Amino acid sequence: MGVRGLGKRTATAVLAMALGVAVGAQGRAPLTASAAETAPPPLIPLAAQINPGQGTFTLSAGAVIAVPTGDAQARFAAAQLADQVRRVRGLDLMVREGRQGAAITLALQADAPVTQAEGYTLEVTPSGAHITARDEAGLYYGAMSLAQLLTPEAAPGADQGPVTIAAQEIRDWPRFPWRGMMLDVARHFQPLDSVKALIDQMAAHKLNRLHLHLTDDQGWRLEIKHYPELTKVGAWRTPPSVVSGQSTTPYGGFYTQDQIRDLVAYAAARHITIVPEIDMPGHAQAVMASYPKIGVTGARPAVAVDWGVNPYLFNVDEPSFTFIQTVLDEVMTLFPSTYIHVGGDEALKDEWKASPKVQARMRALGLKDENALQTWFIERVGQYLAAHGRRMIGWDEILEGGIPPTATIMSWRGIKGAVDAARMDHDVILSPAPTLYLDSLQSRRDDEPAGRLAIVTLADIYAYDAMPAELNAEQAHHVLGGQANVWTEYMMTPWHVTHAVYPRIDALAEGLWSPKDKRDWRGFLDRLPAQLARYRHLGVDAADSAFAVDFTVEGGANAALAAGTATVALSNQAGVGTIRYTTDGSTPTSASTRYEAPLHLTLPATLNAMVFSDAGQVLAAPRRYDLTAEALRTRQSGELQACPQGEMGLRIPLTPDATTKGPVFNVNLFDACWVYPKARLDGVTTLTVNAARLARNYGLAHDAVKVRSHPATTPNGELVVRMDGCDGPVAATVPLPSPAAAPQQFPLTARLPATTGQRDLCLMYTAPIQGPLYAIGSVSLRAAP
Ligand code: TNX
Repeated sequence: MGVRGLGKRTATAVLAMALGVAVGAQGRAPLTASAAETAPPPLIPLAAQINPGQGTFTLSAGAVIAVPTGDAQARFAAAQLADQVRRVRGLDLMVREGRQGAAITLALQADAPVTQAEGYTLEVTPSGAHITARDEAGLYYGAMSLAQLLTPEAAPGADQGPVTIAAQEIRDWPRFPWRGMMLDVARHFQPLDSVKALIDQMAAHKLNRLHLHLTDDQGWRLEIKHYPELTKVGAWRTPPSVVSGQSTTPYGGFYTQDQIRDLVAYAAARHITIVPEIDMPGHAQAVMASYPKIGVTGARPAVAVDWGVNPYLFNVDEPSFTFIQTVLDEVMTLFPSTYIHVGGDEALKDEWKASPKVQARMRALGLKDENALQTWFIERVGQYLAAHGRRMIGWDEILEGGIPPTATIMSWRGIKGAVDAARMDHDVILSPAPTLYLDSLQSRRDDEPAGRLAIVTLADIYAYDAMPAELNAEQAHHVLGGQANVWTEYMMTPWHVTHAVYPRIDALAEGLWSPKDKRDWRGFLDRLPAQLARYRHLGVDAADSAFAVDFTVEGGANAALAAGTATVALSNQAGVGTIRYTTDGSTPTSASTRYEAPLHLTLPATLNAMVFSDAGQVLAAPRRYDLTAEALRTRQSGELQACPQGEMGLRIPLTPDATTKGPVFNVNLFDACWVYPKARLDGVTTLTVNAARLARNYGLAHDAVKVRSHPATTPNGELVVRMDGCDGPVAATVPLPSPAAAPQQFPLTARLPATTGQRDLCLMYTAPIQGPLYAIGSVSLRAAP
């Protein structure tokens, strides 16, 4: 007889009886034991093999974790396990050498059952938990898994104190050796504590490579003793001012060599290798701001304040290579990583094309074009690294002039670079945009902070497979693994990074560690609440974007406006949890009405809703939805459509280096033009735009020609409103205020001609495209009073 059809607790009781297990010998065990035996294994990433055992194991405060005498790394792993359990569950454990009286043991064992590198065995019996591995990383990951098993609860209250877990044997090892995250500390400097916090969580998720993007146009973040100007000058930029008289305090920061040594050791203790990236030959403007002679023209630019692609390149002469090699000498002393990343992305070749000296050198080397020159340049650096026992990694652009013989390729423009390189017998790492680009937004919600407008949901990352299907078994060996990249142009504060990384890191980790045939999205969602509870206890402010309530008015806002009533469906992106709501303006609680079916409401109405897990834990903070005529006629920035020209979609903040969360605006860098589709204009007399003036700080390189200019009739330009789309008749024109006189955010109100029906309103700014970038926070339509 199967136990499937029975209720959870009954099923467990049956199972326990059948196995002859005495459930409930200790304290509160009966309840927890049931939960322990039926709940999903609280592991993320899921383990390769889990074999159920007999009975349960209860751990209480004061229990001992034993490590072999003299094994400092095992001792550290044990201390980390104890630390997690204490911080998440409030249980104090003790770490000791020698096995006596131990509830938990950790030990390296030459003949441990799991033979794969970084693998481990974790055996839980009624008398204890025992971790064995053939290497220290495996032992550490065993400890991380046990820390998760010992913190299985999502329910507040039940997640504290002694814990009972099912007996089982776990055998586990990674699918890929390279399980990475890249953090861009150049665009926005990341304080050391934040980097360490990321390292902690990477380790807890069995990720093992932290790629630090240390240099870029907007900042050089690593102290180099031989070239002090790199951090004296290159680490600081002056943010563009969008309001005249606005203070322009330099923005920046860098890591001293002592700090880097400390960070590298911190990561190494957690079995994470820090892979440094020194970007070349492009993304080098901060270098040229510090040492202009290394550049092609010798001119000294300021450290860039423009995101995107800037023109400054390294020269290709000997002083340039002396500089690079001297920098790499210090980099190699600081970072023991075998792999050193040399960038190679987005190097606009204009400066090389325009320089007679560079051209002469190119011809003397017998190279056919600037792409071949880039390959030669990168390979020369690769040879230098190889001569020092290191290996070079570059972004996939370095393939453009032929593959540099010593290169490992990091593929970001899709996966073609990886496929091509693997077929040519080179190792590859997959980190394709937009899927593994965590600067992509994670939902279409209004409350999402700044980022790129591609939406990469938790489910998208979970579905990603780092092994390209095109490769045969032989070529597949070249796939080292995958990595998610946190580019920080629009992540001004550590909070933004946290929001972008968690919980998408959970989906990433499972994809890179767990066997492919264990992939199970629903199972992952079942295991996630326990992880969210861990985040809560550890003070990690994970995004609730996948769980937050979305409100959908059936038939759209116009139907509700016409009828004076609305049918509203509540849902969330991941389709999990219980939605509870109120209609009286109060904040919902776990006792509020449970959402079962679309709600029929008479306008005006207000809905407040939040989401709870099965365990009663808050999965998403409350969200509010107003059903008033005014709200139904208002569209937020993200609800407008970009005009149908070549799009470069971003969601950007008021100031590029803001230090707090603030308003954000969806823009298309190529055209300051939006459509409010199907505006219901019956009775409407005025349109009000919440306008904002932003810095136009984007290096668009050759794409600059795509920026559309609309003819203006006044010096500062206007907001022009057209009816029935962007080629329709002009319905209103409102001049923009002078940038010197108006605050950064200001309202623009236009009278609209009387009309009826639903019509597409096109809103465009005619401000000169050499000036500030104008954006729309929201548009509302009002009926005459
Ligand atoms: C492209 S990915 C870049 C970065 C940007 C990123 C923004 C890569 C190698 N280059 O310079 O930060 O897009 O998403």
